[in-house]
Amino acid sequence: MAYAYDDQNIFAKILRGEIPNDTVYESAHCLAFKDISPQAPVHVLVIPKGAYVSYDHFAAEASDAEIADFSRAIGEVCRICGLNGAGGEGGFRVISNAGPHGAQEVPHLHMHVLGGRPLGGLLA
Ligand code: IU
Repeated sequence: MAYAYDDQNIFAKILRGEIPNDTVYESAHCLAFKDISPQAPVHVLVIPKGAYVSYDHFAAEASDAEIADFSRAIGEVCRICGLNGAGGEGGFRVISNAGPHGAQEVPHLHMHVLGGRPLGGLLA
């Protein structure tokens, strides 16, 4: 299937430096920045620098290097933000919305990294 990418979306503009962002971490293939409307004490968006709409698009077309870098970037954001999923307390959530059913607002793949408070049930 062909994936259509709109290069005028807000995250594409952030990646081009046309709009400022509050960067938390940057790597060869990824940028992580604070969500402009945080839903938790830690709310960071991790995005690939490549033009991917959604996770299925990314998984289908990204290189192994991009996929590995994206996964590592999420872990780096957790480390930088003091989120520990294996420490017996605390924890976090990583989630990516896709398409209308996923209530995706920005059509550039992003992982929300949320933490710093109890987040409740996933569908709460
Ligand atoms: P969604 O998964 O596409 O629904 O989430 C988009 C997120 O992008 C949402 O949490 C917004 O607050 C966030 N965001 C942002 O951080 N900066 C922006 O300029 C815009 C949206 I527009």
